[in-house]
Amino acid sequence: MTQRITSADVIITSPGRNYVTLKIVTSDGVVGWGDATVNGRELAVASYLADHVVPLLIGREADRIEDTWQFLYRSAYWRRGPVTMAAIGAVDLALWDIKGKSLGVPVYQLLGGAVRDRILTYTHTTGRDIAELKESVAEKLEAGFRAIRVQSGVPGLNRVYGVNDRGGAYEPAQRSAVAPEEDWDSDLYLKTAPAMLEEIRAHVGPDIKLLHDVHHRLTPIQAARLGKAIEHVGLFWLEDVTPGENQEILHLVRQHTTVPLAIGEVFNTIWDVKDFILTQSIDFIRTCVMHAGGLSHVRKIFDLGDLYGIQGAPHGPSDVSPITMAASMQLGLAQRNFGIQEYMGYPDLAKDVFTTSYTFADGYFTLGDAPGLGVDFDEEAAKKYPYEAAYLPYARRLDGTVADW
Ligand code: CS2
Ligand code: MG
Repeated sequence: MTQRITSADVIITSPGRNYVTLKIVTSDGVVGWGDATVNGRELAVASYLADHVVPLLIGREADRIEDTWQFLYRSAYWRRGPVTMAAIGAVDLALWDIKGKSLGVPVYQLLGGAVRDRILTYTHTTGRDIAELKESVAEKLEAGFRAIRVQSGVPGLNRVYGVNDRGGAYEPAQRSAVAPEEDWDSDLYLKTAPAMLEEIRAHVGPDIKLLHDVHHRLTPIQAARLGKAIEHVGLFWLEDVTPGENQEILHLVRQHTTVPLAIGEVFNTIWDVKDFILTQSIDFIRTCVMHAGGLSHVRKIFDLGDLYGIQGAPHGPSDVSPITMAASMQLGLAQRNFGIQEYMGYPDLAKDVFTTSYTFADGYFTLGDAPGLGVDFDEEAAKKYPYEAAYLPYARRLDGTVADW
């Protein structure tokens, strides 16, 4: 029996941080949850969905996931971009959730079944200086993580990406009416980053996987220099070394270093990342399972990567909701060239709204047998946390020029 979409609602809630959630209900009474959170631009996606997509969904066959994806992508005429693709991604996740629940199976079963038993996961560590970073590393190792991203303050700069300038856990967006400002100077960073990574490697020993995110800051030749300088540290990856718009240039970086390169969290379609992949300039493609159009599209990106030994490693900061996280893990179980999942963790209040079925032990996540994506959303609890304006920071160089953040 064909089930049709009878309602679709957009819910904005802020349990510790803002999340945009799409609820789709079918004529069989099945509820599907999608995530549409674009950090710092939440209301734009909420409007795109509520004003332009929801009216198109009512009455459509809920089971036709690929057809709905193609329809939403091609019928808009205006293509790609984070707002459009996150909105399509939210619909896609909700429809996979519905299909799984309707058939009584977790989504990974619909993607071909498990090709692995558990999902290797990395988390974030951070410190204003190396001493503080070591404490953060100890805490995450204690929690069971065996792959960690390390970010530290840069002497001479007050506020930098990945570090809370008041100490403690880091959260990219800050609740405020204006975008907070950070500092940047590539020379100061390059002077200290290699020693920081060396010291952390010495501290954790050879078996812990270490990752580091440059967050689009360097010129190509600076990136090449950094890669060379830290080769002996044995990083699992170096992320976003240059601004991603210039895809050809990573080829240059790669000629100078064997440090594995990861990139892609800011990109939203296969067309935006194909050059990195086809020129074999990277090792890990980091497109987000929601921001890049949902499971239906990210699967295609990862399959393209698989032709060249490039591994999928989806974006998983606190700013994509547990719905996206669960979808990422569903894909992680079924996608052969899935490399690692980012898991930054969530504010405690988020647990009041989202209930997940994935569980963590010894550096890996495991999925249970909950049908669909395996996430529940408590609408009553969500009402307790109204939207609060929040912005991502931006960076200025020491001379006042706006830098890449
Ligand atoms: C990031 C994020 O997780 C990552 O690798 O680069 O921290 C990113 O800065 C945020 O998702 C922005 O919203
Ligand atoms: Mg990143």
